[in-house]
Amino acid sequence: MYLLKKHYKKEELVDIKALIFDLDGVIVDTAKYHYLAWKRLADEIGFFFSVEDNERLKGVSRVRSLEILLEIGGIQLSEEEKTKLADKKNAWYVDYILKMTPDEILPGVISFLEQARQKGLKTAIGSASKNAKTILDRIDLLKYFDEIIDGNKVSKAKPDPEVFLLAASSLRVKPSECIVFEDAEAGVDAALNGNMHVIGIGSEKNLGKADLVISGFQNVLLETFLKLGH
Ligand code: B16
Ligand code: MG
Repeated sequence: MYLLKKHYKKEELVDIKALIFDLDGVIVDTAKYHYLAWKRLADEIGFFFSVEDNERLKGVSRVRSLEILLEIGGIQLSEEEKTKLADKKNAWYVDYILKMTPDEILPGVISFLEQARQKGLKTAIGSASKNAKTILDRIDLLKYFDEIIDGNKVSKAKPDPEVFLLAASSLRVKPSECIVFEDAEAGVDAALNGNMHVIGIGSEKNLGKADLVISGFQNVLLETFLKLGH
């Protein structure tokens, strides 16, 4: 199977064996629940946190998200206080995600994962979230993934490629045999830093470095970017 690159050249055809998916913004929109929980924290501390501010937290780790939030509020805290606030936000966030249902899977995702299974491709999740398994369990998608690499298994945040490289090695494939699907610029950079192919989910504006950008999986056929045979 071959990836048809944006700037397609015959010599660039690569044997693709695995697909690695980011979670938030690719499989499901959990950003809205992160926003509700961070907003509640900002309200409690006493400053305004907007939906636009929340864009800065997408794809970023929990600890880094809190640091950005506190920067926005102009607040400085000790490490101990920060840990307490991150735990508090996470407890609220977990309350939201425990109520999630399979209806929240983004359009076209199940059909796309089924195509991947039919074509015999390996699949993994590569997410910064420490709650990835809980979310996948709630939306009943665990069965579609051979490996779940999440924030509990890595120490370096995207754009470091650690999460995707660990996904590739767990699937026993080479980085160059993987396509990563990502909605955040840091995630696209992480895939490129890992010498992987990457398809951006969103707009060309911030994901232009990806090999290809699509708006989502609705009506997307694997053949759109995988050319079968030689
Ligand atoms: P948690 P992804 C990321 O998920 C989110 O985009 C980001 O907003 C969040 O801060 C991060 O997970 C950590 O999540 O607090 O659940 O550990 O896009 O990498 O799937
Ligand atoms: Mg994401």
